[in-house]
Amino acid sequence: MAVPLLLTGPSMAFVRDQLDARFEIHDLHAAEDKDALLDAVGPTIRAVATAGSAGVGADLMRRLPNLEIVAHFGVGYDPVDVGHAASAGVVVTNTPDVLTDEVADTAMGLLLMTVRELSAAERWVRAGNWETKGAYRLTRGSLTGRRLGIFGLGRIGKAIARRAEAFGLSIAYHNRRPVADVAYPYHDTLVGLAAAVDTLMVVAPGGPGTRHAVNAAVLEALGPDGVLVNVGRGSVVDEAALVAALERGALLGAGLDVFEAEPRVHPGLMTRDDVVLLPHVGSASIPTRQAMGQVQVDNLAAWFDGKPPLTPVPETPVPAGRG
Ligand code: NAP
Ligand code: 8YV
Repeated sequence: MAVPLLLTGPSMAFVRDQLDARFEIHDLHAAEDKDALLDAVGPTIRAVATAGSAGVGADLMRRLPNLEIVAHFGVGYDPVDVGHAASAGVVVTNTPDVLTDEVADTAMGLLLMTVRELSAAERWVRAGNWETKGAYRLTRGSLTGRRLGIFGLGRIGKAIARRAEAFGLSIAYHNRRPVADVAYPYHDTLVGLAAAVDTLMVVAPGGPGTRHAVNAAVLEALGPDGVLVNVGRGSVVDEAALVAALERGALLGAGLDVFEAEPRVHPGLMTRDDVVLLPHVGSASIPTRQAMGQVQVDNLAAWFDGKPPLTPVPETPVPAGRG
């Protein structure tokens, strides 16, 4: 019999077709009356698959007393209340590794765009200014010789570091703990890292532990030649402090793929030429999103075949007998 599954958003057709073959899908995102849907099917639901930006909070999980697994689409699982899931015996899975190279490539592209003002230079051409007004201004910034600080030297952070080494950048990092298998200098505080570098790459997860970690003091420490790039989570950067730093010339520029209240972007960022704004496209290629979707589907399939999930998050232990 098909297993009842709650889908929180519109998933890719590629994922939907595979889920349809095995699960009885209930579309929470499409329900006009979500409460009525949850009253009707909540007690039957054994799996949640996420899609889009909707989170899976404690309130939702309390409506699903027979929930066994939340298969999240994305490596960053801050939209899922893993503390509640763990206490309710619900396993949470994410989609690591398959997007690492894509996000690292995007991060390097965003860094170059920011330091060399490539978006503004392109706008100059498209506006006809090259022909009518002449060459685009020389950029104050250059990538050459930059000192890169990585906040979050995990899977993606290491992939960025490998690329940055090929660009000739020096590398240092901050995590909660030093990484055993790397020789890059470790800083035990973020402000210490920011003071030691001129380019800060944020690739740390979201959630309460990192909220506004990049604050006014960190931006001040980065200095007036400093460049901030954020491909981690919008919540990690205090956007009001960032706008204030840019407005007083205390920072050279910023490249942002993620935002505090996305898809709404702080109005103070929208009109600035010293920032590059991307609409959360770090992993957004068809092949990479399909690979992520396959990991999501494979986690669900493994679980309902009685096997251990492929990529459980560390906060939610897999019950004995499955591991
Ligand atoms: P990962 O391998 O788990 O790496 C996360 C790193 O952050 C770890 O090195 C961890 O080290 C560090 N960290 C975690 N909490 C910290 C804290 N409170 N203070 C300091 N360091 C902390 O994850 P990943 O696969 O590289 O992905 C990283 C993040 O990138 C995701 O969580 C997601 O938010 C973001 N992401 C964005 C996009 C996009 O489209 N822009 C795409 C994919 C992922 P310690 O545990 O030692 O602290
Ligand atoms: C996705 C991401 O955009 O994996 C993550 O953590 O931020 C991105 O790959 C997102 O999860 C899908 O909505």
